[in-house]
Amino acid sequence: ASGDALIVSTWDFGAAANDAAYARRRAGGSLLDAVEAGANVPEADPTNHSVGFGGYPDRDGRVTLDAVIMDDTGRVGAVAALEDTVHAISVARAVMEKTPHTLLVGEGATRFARDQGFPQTNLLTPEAEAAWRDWLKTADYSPQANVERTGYRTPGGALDHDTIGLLMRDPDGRFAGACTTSGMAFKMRGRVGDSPQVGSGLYVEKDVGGATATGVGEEVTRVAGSARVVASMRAGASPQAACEEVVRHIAGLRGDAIRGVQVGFLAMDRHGRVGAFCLLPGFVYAVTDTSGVTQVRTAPSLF
Ligand code: SD4
Repeated sequence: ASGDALIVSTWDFGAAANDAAYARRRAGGSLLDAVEAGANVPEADPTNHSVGFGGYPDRDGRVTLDAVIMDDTGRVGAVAALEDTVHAISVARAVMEKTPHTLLVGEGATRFARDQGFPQTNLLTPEAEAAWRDWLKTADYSPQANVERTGYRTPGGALDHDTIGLLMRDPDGRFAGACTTSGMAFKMRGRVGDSPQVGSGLYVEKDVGGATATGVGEEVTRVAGSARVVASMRAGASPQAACEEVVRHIAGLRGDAIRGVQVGFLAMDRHGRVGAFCLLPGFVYAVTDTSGVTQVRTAPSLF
């Protein structure tokens, strides 16, 4: 189907985020207001173990958040390794609107959040803490594919969820996007993934469209994945072809190193055409059309 998507986001929990974004826009919010409202939904959900409150911690037991928000006028704000704050995307927006910078990290980001009046909240839920204590028994860092899907269980029984990347356009083709995550479960302290890095986890461009990524962020950052998808679209590729190109590029570049690794890309062009592609089967995404109807779709995969 060509040309009628308005909002897309990663994973099945993206459906609720899309609905919130749609409602915010209908109520008169800007595109930035809408993508922020969408991203705020999984951030506040304690059953979602990869975004905000309830996210799985790093290996020191600290939940640290990464987020970026941007529009197609060149406005960008991001935070990385933010702590004790539920709505990382809203702090990212404050970085964009209230500082001369595009990215604040760690202690500085957390202090900025307090200065801006964002409440201090312990993000480590008892359930996430128990999962971390369990993980410490082996301390084996081997990210599982597709743990983000609600209710999805790995063969080992682990239940996990992850990052949301959300893209929204106006019928006249203007774009904004948001990406927010607690990152990879049990990552090293100080690790920053693709999500808050402009051009890796998210990219939008005027008169072209946008792209966002999920999965093992190192494989996305390595190739500035979302910027590459948008560049392909700018050169004439469809969103689907552009997502396939970057995934094939990663696979070719990395060979055996990406065995068992999931990376997924989601893109939408200015006409509302949507594409998605991933390394391994299992990546799903939510699409909301211009009348507000939301569907969850399954991305085709390379392997
Ligand atoms: C990261 N890309 O921190 C994120 C994690 C993710 O679905 O997307 N999981 O590497």
